Amino acid sequence: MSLLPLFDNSLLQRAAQPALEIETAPASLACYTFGDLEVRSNRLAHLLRARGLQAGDRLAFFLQNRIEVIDLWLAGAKLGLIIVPINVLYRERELTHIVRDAAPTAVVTSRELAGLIPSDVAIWEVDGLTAEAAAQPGARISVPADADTPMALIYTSGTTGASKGAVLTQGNFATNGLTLVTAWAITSADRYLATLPLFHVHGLANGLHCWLFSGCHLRLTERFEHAKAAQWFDEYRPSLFFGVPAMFIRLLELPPEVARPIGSRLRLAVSGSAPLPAEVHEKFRQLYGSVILERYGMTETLMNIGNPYSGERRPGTVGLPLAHVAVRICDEANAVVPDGTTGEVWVKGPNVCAGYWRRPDATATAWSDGWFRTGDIGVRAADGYITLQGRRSDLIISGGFNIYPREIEELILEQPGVREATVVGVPDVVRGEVPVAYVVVDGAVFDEAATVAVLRSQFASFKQPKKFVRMDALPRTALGKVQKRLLPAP
Ligand code: MCA
Ligand code: AMP
Repeated sequence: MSLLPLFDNSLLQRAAQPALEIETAPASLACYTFGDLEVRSNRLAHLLRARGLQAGDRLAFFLQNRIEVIDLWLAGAKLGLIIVPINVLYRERELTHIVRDAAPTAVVTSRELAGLIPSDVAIWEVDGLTAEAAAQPGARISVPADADTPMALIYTSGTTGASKGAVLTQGNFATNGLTLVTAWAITSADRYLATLPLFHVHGLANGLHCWLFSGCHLRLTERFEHAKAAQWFDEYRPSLFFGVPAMFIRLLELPPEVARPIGSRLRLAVSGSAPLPAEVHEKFRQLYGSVILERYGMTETLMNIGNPYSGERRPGTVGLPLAHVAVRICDEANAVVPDGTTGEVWVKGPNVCAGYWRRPDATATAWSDGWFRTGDIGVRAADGYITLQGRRSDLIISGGFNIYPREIEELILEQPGVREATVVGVPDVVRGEVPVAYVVVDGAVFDEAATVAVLRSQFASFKQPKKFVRMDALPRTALGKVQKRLLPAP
């Protein structure tokens, strides 16, 4: 199963239907039909081919949400390219690693962001690219593809510090999108407010594909801004909203007279990417009259488990395995544990990626007998509902963005005067967790402001430690491993 025939239900079959609106200036919207998207992506595909891109070549984008991301995705599917989405908040270290590892032909970016891209890769400025594409033919251009055709390389932080590219195929995106459209009863009558970034799988694999597969209507915003949320909901009147818990927590700030009408029009609100606190689930229900559907996924697997659309959406749980997905809970000896017993969540299905890009070692470690070991710890109740209880690694999730402490620790340790460093997530009301650094330093040499400046230049803003806590020594096991649980509150 390749993607283009599924997109064609909208691009060709609904060519004249309104597909998308994007705010271009206050009170001014650019509107597109599905036919417009078909022609735009054909023109871009012709241009990409003229620039030498062929099936299997990588093309990266480093962009906020904008129509060109959609054009690139569609043109990529048509030409069999491997699209590499890059988080716009990434800075020097993250960008250098991805660009070297994925070796894309070019990075498509905006004028404002171009200066951040390492100089050893071609940069294609997005407005120039779009202007040049406008002169290309609008007729369909495509190459044969199937379920195994790679569609994207999406970088996900590894426990080793350097992130790995998950090779996601057209079949992965097709399965995931079709499963969600069916599970969540999405139809062409829906109106989807898309504020999630298109460079991560929540916005890309779920949002974009549910929209294109169902032929519903989309309002795309550059990013989520809680100050604008009330206005967006009021103007656009969405029936669908997908968000991370931080967004739902922000939405709890709206007064009841604003929230109620929003909730009455919202057919479905989906939360994922990080745990949704049960009290947020309950407060949202009280304020909006809408019961959030929480689901669980990963970059490597797209969506695995979700609460039912019809049936109990149980707060604090991620629900039941999605269609086509097999789930096991296993112990340290790789044996399946009985219901009620905690273990690691393993998954198998056509949603699971093909492996890590050029990392056979990491691929071999993550898969066991055809099962993908998620690293998430969970328990299954007798009635099948699964609750996630933590992670095997010390991954921090802040506002739905992932942080692996190791990469931050490594850079802090490189700074003058730092003897020991460890980074942990501490609870935060809005973002769930925020990173805090515990350091043992030589006070005469260590310069906190200089360290902060280096971190800011190298890493995304959400990875910046909110505080440096100075310690005389870090608590360690007899083997020297830092015991993060024994650290004092910051
Ligand atoms: C956040 N910031 C951004 C953006 N998003 N800056 C530019 N463009 C963006 N798109 C920065 C802000 O500048 C600010 O930086 C900080 O993040 C917080 O922004 P703020 O406006 O205060 O927002 P907030 O109310 O705290 O909410 C943050 C957020 C953001 C909008 C919820 O965290 C977000 O977009 N999260 C979504 C992440 C996501 O899509 N995850 C899915 C991964 P500063 O701190 O310097 O002031 S896929 C996944 O996990 C799996 C597979 C799954 O299951 O879905
Ligand atoms: P990523 O590396 O961006 O693919 O993030 C995947 C991780 O996000 C998973 O391994 C989980 O730890 C976490 N995650 C996603 N959805 C949920 C959820 N509903 N509840 C708890 N954790 C989640």
